[in-house]
Amino acid sequence: MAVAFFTGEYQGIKGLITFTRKGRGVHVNVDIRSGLNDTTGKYPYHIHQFAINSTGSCASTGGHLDPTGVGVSGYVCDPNVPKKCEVGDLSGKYGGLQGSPRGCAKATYIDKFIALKDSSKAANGIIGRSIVIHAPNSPAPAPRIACADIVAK
Ligand SMILES: [Cu+2]
Repeated sequence: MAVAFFTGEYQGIKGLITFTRKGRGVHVNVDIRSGLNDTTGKYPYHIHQFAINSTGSCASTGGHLDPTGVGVSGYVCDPNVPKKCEVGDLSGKYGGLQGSPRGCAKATYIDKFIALKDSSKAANGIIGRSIVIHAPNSPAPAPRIACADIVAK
């Protein structure tokens, strides 16, 4: 399995996202426990290309994981046709994270497009990349409010 830990260093956002092999897909479980307090819109989140570099800045993670190159100008993910979405566009495929007064947010689904492989070995491999959570209700590119590396476990 693989996991991304949010330890609270970015705007107090704490929790984890786990990735577990499930048949031909990957079971994704989002369990954010604090920091997502905005209930007026959904928080977009994606798998980004790179792990966070030594600056610690979420800006260092590059763009969305998009090995099929669909993220061109005017791109919109149709959740009914997830195979045409950017592989890393989790909120496009499955919806953004709904915040709550206590700041927790949960989601669970199976994705058939990401792989539990090292990023150096597979174009759709997620280990060695990162997850970025963006501000809700923001025009693209929405500000990056938190990020966490995806590590094998
Ligand atoms: Cu993103």
